[in-house]
Amino acid sequence: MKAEVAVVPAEPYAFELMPDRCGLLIIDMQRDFLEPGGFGEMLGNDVSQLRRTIEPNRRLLQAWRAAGLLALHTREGHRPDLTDLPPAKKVRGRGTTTIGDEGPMGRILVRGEAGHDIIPELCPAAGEPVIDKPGKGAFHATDLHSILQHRSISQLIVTGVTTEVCVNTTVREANDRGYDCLVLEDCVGSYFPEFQEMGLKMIKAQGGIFGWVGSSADVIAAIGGG
Ligand code: TIU
Repeated sequence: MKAEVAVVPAEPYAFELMPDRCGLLIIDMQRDFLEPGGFGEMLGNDVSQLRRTIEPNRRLLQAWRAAGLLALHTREGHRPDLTDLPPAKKVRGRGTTTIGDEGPMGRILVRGEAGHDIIPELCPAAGEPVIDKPGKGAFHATDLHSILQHRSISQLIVTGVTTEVCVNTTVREANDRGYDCLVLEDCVGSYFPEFQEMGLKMIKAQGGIFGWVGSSADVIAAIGGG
């Protein structure tokens, strides 16, 4: 059976959304990255650059769920014993407080700690897979690809943080695995405005070398929400 197609305005050209074949992948909307007083802010980052994505993501997720479609969530983090933490990642940045150390919301980027969890506004619902990933990309060392294949998913709408780090890495990994990715400008954020702009340009350049860039309002309209 041919899947139904809804045309979503996007760059570099319209995205042919097949809702039943598409997963909404929300990247790393974790308290330590987004909340005032978290690890991200402790490092001197401006969390307001990320917090502007919360409301658009909340509205999109609500419409996506109302349409009965598959949403998935990722979290960057490590086992409490840190056996999955590459030594290079542990020491990178030469910070005094690094991954696994006690931070403002529990041990930094450790599974089970408060700061590692997803912000309450976007709390995963029962039945929505949560992918715990040790790297920046959501496919590296996770079962995401298997989960998507079992549900015949071939497209991803990608949102979350941060645009040039975990979102870009994940889109590149997905693209190499054969997924079409639509990244939503208003639902992805970077601590650095110039990386937000360039991170999106890199995705849609050269005829959509890694994917498409669109907006949440157009996706919500395409799935009959709003
Ligand atoms: N989720 C994600 O992008 N993790 C990061 O490490 N982001 C930074 O910007 N550091």
